[in-house]
Amino acid sequence: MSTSNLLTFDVWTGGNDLETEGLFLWSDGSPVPINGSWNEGDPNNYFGQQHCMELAEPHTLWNDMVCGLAALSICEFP
Ligand SMILES: [Ca+2]
Ligand SMILES: [Ca+2]
Repeated sequence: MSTSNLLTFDVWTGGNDLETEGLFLWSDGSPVPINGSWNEGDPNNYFGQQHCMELAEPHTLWNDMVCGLAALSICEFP
């Protein structure tokens, strides 16, 4: 898989609202900015089942998605 191919997949960011519906936190527990880079209409908690934040193609906006799907992840490092 080339690097360019990696960009054709949705990517997990680590943000989620598993603890409190609608309140998204990063995996370290810090809050996701309420006026962040959400796609228009998201987070929509579609069918009441979307609790994990992804970068969907073309990777410029956030979307809440069903957790547990196999996808690449991005990490923050110092
Ligand atoms: Ca949710
Ligand atoms: Ca969604």
